[in-house]
Amino acid sequence: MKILLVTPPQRSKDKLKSEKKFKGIKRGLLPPLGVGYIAAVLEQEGHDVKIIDAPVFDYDCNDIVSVMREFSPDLLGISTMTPVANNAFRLAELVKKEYGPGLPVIIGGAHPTCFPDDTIRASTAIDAVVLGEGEYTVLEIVKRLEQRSDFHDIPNMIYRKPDGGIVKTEVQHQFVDLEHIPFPSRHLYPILKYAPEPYENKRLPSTNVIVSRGCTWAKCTFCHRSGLMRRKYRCQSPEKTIEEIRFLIKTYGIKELVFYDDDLFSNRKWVDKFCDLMAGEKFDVVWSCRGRADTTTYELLKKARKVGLWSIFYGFESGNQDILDTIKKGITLQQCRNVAGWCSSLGIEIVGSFMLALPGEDPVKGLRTIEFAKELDCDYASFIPTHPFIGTELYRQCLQSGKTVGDSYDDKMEKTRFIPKISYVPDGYDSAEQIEELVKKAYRDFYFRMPYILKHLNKIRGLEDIKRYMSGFLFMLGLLRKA
Ligand code: B12
Repeated sequence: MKILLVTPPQRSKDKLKSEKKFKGIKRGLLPPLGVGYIAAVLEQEGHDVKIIDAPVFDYDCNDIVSVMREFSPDLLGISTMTPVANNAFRLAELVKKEYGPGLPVIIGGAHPTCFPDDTIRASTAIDAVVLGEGEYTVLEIVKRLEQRSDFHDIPNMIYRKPDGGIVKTEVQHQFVDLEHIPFPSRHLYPILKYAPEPYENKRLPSTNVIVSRGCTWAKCTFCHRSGLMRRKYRCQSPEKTIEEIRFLIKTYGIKELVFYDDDLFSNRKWVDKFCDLMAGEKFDVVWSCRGRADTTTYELLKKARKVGLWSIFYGFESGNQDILDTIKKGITLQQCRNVAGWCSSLGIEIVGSFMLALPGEDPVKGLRTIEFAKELDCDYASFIPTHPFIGTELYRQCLQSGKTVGDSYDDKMEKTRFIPKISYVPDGYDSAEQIEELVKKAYRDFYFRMPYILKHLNKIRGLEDIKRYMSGFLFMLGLLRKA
């Protein structure tokens, strides 16, 4: 069977028309691994699969429909997160208009998993919603379509019957066995066209890997992991990961890896073994990952540094302990100071992410967060105004306290907006404008500091660093102009 997997455009309006498409590499994007894994399982069973990742081609919904004509699929699968869900629904509608009811359209990913009922109701162009990890569910769907039978006994689905009735199947916690699943079908993406933002990138070509699923903490009130997207933590072995890295180097000449795991360091045994294996391989690659301040240890950082770790993304969130406790982040300010100090002494860069205007915050506490970012001396910092996503504990708390929250759909989170639209104003702030001003101040205060500029000049060790810092600087300057 011919199956097309699509990630919808990130931009909501028809702004892409004037832009040159597919020119050079696309910064700030890496391949969507979820559809890559689904494609791999389908290909293993002999199906003909294509992936269209609209953002990397700058495609809008009409472009996708045009490109689809060549392939003429028997099944369309759309993957979506909440901010672009409306684009996914629009795409399903355009496709149905073009192909009629004969082409089944299924949808999966973070948004349909969090909001399955809303998703099936959003458009009659959607024939089925898949909850959770999609690899084996899609395989079953394909089998049923080939046998012309229905989906009633495939768990974790909501589907539309020919008479329009909606059927929900049993919810089962199915967890893909990461050790035995094939590597994502990377040959289906223009893999060398992707690149992380300059500040997250040291060498090209760079690509992403994900070796675990689920978060071992899963309590943060602002995150979908604490509720609807909670998944049992599992990982593939360090040995399989080494195989994957060897494949990436050999096939694509990859020089840098970005680990997309929620917190790579939460599994210390895994990191320890992985570092031992990497030391034996002597691959010419560097890598970055995400971590939590409470799970990282100095010893592991030191070991990881020796085998190529150069940057870690930490969600420090706030410079106020009471706020960290309220959002159930489970870290202390001292733990943040520790990891920042360790990374700095080992020469590992830190990308710190901070949230402003969290519940319980006022401008004084907001300023404390900005000062904390400077104290930690992060190499890069982002200051995100809090958006309580529907479905999170934070969202429920905000509504219970009588607050209004702007919706999570469409261009609120659009990548072209440097400061996302303020969707929530906690009691401590007077207005959305006051928060927007604070966010702008945070970026100005953090980046335009003499110690910060000198630190970066001091770190230049060669042409590679000059190029990276220049592109990072121009990128930040561009963002600040937009702010
Ligand atoms: C990488 C990532 C990104 C990348 C995405 C690009 C990329 N190339 O992947 C970037 C940086 C762009 C990004 C942006 C955002 N992200 Co993000 N991101 C992630 C992250 C860390 C990893 C995604 C991943 O690769 N997972 C691994 C794969 C294997 O899992 P998966 O993608 O979920 O896919 C499986 C299933 O969902 C399902 N599935 C997926 N697609 C499909 C399609 C079909 C047809 C079917 C049947 C099934 C199916 O099957 C897949 C295989 O099992 C996740 C957290 C996580 N660890 O999952 C957050 C996460 C997905 N992001 C999230 C959020 C909130 C955002 C932002 C809104 C953040 C922001 N404030 O800007 C933006 C939104 C961007 C947008 N335009 O929509 C939330 C999603 C919440 C939601 N309701 O949508 C998550 C879950 C983080 C969290 N804990 O809250 N993100």
